[in-house]
Amino acid sequence: NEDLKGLISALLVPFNEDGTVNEKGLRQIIRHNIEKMKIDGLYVGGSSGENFMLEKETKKQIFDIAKDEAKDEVILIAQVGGTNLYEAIELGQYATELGYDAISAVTPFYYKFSFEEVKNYYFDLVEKVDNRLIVYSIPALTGVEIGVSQFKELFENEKIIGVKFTAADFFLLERLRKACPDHLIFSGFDEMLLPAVINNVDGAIGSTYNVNGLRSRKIFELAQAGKIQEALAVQNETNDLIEAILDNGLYPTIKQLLKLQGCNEGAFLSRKPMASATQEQINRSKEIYDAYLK
Ligand code: HMN
Repeated sequence: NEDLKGLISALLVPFNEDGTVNEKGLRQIIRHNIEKMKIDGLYVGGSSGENFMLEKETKKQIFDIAKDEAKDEVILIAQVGGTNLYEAIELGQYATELGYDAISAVTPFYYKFSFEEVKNYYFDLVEKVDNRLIVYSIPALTGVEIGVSQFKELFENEKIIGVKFTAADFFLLERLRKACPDHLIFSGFDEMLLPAVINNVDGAIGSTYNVNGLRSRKIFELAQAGKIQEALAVQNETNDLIEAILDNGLYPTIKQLLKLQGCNEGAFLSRKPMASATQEQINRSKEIYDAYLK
């Protein structure tokens, strides 16, 4: 599974006023990620893609566009999970046929599923989809916590090859790395990339790599080379940017920053019920761009 390692952007998706996908803008964002941010891969259909507000056909459309634009230039991972197992299977099969390198699925949320139920969801999914799967763990949004022994149980299925670990629990990350040296662990919080790399993660998947890919790569490379203080200096700069983005509204601000970086074809709105950038947020985005990305 070496081929899946690296710095992976969680793809942002621009929407039109009527909620449809702005295809031209999306293609620009994909090219921008590959050519300017030099990322190793794209995570398509994640939180950053506003995926949980979309209908199945729109999710498929986004998988189509990303594959058509990126071809085989970078790693492609399709996030197919949600609370509907049958839809996840269909989307997983769809992305696999398109040639996606792996699928990923969020832990089912909303209902308080037991670990047994979560495990059955993943096993049922990989039984029906001929691809590798990365568990998407994000307890702050799903409420689902998975411990080391439970990860080991999931990894007993040889098609479940790793986890996107979006949590600030570095004790758990350290324990998991030691317990599962042969499984892939992707860091999920961009602002904590350095401590994650020190804990020997195999890669990182995040939203801010869409606009801050080059700096983030430096953090990765410096940390892997043992140059921790230099890496920390770059993480400090990065976190000035990320803090400003979070204060101004995560996805609307990243979309505005993408526009300022040259992805400017058509509307860059959010999918309702998520709010799009207000004029004030647009103005602040310009200041953030000038301060940290120019
Ligand atoms: C995805 O599913 O699209 C992302 O990979 C999720 C990713 O972990 C991001 N988490 C959320 O948006 C909740 C982070 O990149 C995050 O946006 C960033 O670290 C700023 O907090």
